[in-house]
Parts: sequence; C-alpha cells; structure tokens
Amino acid sequence: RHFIMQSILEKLGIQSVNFGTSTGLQAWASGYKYLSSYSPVDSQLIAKVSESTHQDYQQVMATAQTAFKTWRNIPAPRRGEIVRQIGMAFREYKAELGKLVSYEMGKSLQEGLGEVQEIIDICDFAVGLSRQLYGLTMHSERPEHRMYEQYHPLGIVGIISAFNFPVAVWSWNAMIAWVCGDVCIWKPSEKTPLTAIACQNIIASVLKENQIPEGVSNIITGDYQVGEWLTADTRVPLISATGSTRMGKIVGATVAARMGKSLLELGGNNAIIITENADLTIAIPAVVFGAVGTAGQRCTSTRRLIIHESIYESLKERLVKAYQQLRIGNPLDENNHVGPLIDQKAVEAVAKEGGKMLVEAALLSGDGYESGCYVKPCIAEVEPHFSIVKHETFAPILYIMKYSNIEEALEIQNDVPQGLSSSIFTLNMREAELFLSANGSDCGIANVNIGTSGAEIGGAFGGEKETGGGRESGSDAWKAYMRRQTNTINYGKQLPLAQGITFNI
Ligand code: UN1
Repeated sequence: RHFIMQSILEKLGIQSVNFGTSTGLQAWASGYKYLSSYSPVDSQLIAKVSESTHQDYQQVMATAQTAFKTWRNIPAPRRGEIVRQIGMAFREYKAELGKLVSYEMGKSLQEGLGEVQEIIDICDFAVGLSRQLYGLTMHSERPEHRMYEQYHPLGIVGIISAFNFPVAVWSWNAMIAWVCGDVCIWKPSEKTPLTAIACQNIIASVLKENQIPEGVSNIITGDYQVGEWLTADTRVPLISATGSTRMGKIVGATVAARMGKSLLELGGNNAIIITENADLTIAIPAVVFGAVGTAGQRCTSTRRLIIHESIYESLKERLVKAYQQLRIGNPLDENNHVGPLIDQKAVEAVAKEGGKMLVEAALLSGDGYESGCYVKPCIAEVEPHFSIVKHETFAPILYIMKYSNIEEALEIQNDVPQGLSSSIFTLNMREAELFLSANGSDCGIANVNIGTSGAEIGGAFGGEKETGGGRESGSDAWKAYMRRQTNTINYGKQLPLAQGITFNI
C-alpha cells in the first residue's frame, strides 16, 4: 500500500486490516466475513472490513433505540451545537478524508474534497435549522380554541448510501436527522466502506467529548442482505435510500408493506437542451463536466443532449474536439479530467451501449490503467426514441440528438422514465421561462445556463417518476425526518364540536 495512503488511513483511525463494524463510540468485529475494499485507481486492497452479523445488527438496533430516548430530549439547538462541532471536525480532516474518498471511490481529488465540503456545508445548514423547526398555527373555527402543529423526532432513520457519493449523501441525511432528534443507522455501499468508517471515527470524538450516548450514530456493513434487515424492520420509521431504480423499487415496496416512510433518491437520465440562443462558451464546458465528471457516475450526470438543428453540426464538432482534449488517468493527479469507473463490472455495462459513435468508447490498458476500470468517455448520435436512451447507464456515455422547435425539445426531455435533473442553455427569456413553467421540465431540478450536476446543498435535492420522489438536503426536506402533530386546545367552558354538530346528553 502506498505509504501516503497508509498515513491517511491511520489519521482517520483505520489502522488494522481487520477493522470491525463500529457503532458510535465502540467498535467490534464479531463477524467472520469481510468486505474487501479495493481502489479502482490502482486495484490495491486498501483494507478489509468485517460484515455485520445478524447478532451485530440486533445489538446496533437495541443501542439505537435506547439512544433515541435520550437524544430526543436534548433541545434541538443543543443538538445543533453538536452538529456544529461535527462540522468543525470535518474541517480538520478535510484533506485526508477527501483523499480517501478519491482513492476508494475513484473520483478526482477536487471532487473528493468537494464531497467533504458538502458535509461541512450541510452541518452549517443543520445548525441554523436546529432553531427553525417551525410548525404553523391555525385559527380554530371554534371559540376559545387554539390550534397549532408541531414537529417531533421520528426515531431511527436508516440511511442506505451509494458508492458514487460515499460520504456527502450520508451527511445530507444524518446531519438533518440529528438536529431533528433522530438517531441514524447507516449502511454504506459495500464498495466504499472505509470512507464511512472514517466519518464515524471523525465524529466519534465529538460525541464522546459531549457525553452523547452510544448509538446516536451507527454503521452496519455488508451487502444487500444487511440492507434488507434494515428496510424490513418496523423499528425503523424512515428509510432514506440512494441508488439504482431497481434497488429503490425493492426498498420502496418493502418499506411500504410495513407502512414505513421511505425517501428515495434513485436514477436520473438528465438532459441539457441547447437552443439556437445559447451562449456556447459556457454551454460546452457545462456539458463536458456534466457528462464526464465523476466518470459519468453521478445521479445528476448529463446523459442526453438535445440540440437545436441550426447549431447541431457545429456543436457536434466542438464537442468532439473537447473530448479529444480529455486527460484520463489517476484521479489523485489534478491534471487528469476523468478517473476510473468504480469496478470492472461497471466497465462491462459500457460495452453494451449502441448508437452511432462520434467518439468511441474504449477500455484503456497499459501504464497507469492496470486496474482495468478506466474507460474513454464516448458520444453517440441517437434518435430520442431509441431504447438505450431511456435507461441510465452509470458511465461517461453522452447521447446527442436534434430538435426543431422548443415544444419538441421539451417533449424529448420529459419522455424518459426518470425525472431528476435537467437544464436549458438559452439567453432567450421566453425559452427559459417556458422550460421552468408547468409545461416545461418535469424534473425535480431544472436549471438555466448551468449544467445538470453539482447541485448546492441549500435546495431540496431529488426527483420525480422513477427517481423516487424523495427530497433530501436543504429547503424543507427536514420535514421527512420528523413526525407532524396537529394540536387543538380548548381553553373555554363549553364543548363546541367541529362542523357545527350538536350532541346533547
Ligand atoms: C448523487 O449523484 O447521488 O448535484 C448526488 C450533484 C451532487 C450530488 C449528486 N451535489 O451532482
């Protein structure tokens, strides 16, 4: 193992190859099965993590249940203060954690650091929120009555996160859940367990210093089966899951069958419309970053480009030129634009795609590409109705197609099963406003003159249709993490009934 990575692992508290599942402040390794975390950068084994056994799971659950009873009684602004300190701890470890994210997942160092920045930002957001968990008051229809609503902590929140944002998406859920008074059980992707353990270690010291009980922050590790224990468990009122639509349908059905709540953030099939009124000097870098950034493995990655016919040929040429300039290689080297895919299985998915190739996909081999996970981003010319265009392939594949009028462009944009992110590049106000109107984009995110990816934490993040409908992170997404209660108080001497009903005995 690279000695620099070794010292980073040590600083993040990952010292032994047999590091166990950790829950809050204590760590144990009763399991006999291990997850091996290999880096897609150079295929080195970084470390092994013990998988949670069912017994571990039951112990974590019991600890979480007990912790909730204490945590929910700590005033929300005081919980916010703990989250503020957590944000400070992540500032301290930003360089190391950002590097580990990059090495374990394969995204560029810039993006690895960006993920830690998202954690810091959501901590700040959550601190402010901890004093703003507002409910409404209503005027009762009855005299001498008062009505209001309040939000109470929900309980245990199960967080299932994906490999592509191994730490940021967890933090959107965990930081909000904690100020709301919930406790969390996190099942990270089995492809990126180490970054999760590093996060747990970073926050453990804060929790300990503040004498927060064991079980407010828990991790369980393993494959889909461990996830199933969580999703089927009636002790978990909310499951927040990020991943494929295939996974989300199973999770959603399991949670719904027990009347739990789920917050799903699933696949996207994000398009950019480039009209004849676009400023191409900003449109082209937005498209390339959206399509090849994170090697096309963001749920917000740009997958489709819908281009006005009048500029189609010239834009095509400029894109091909831009793609020729892409440097593919070790993501820890800041000169490179594109790193590896998560594993070789992901590489196989690229080979199955079709369309008329403008820039060919290729699996790279040789010096620096030994892990077999590096692919050359590709562009394919397609018709909007092709079936390959309707599904999400988690790789740097960009489909381009043309349109002749804006209504047609909107129809193409909306005619896919997914509904996460979308953008339009235009300097024409009518086109921009139409895109944002009820007749425009049907996605949870709709942007003008910026790309589909790279959303800020302050907005509600999520999408419609097969994307799952959940909203995480900013705005009022916190409401999903609390239970709402409507209260009516009669301070008079009569008992008037609602709707004017009389009942005399
Ligand atoms: C994801 O890919 O699951 O908007 C989340 C973005 C990031 C988050 C993506 N802030 O691209």
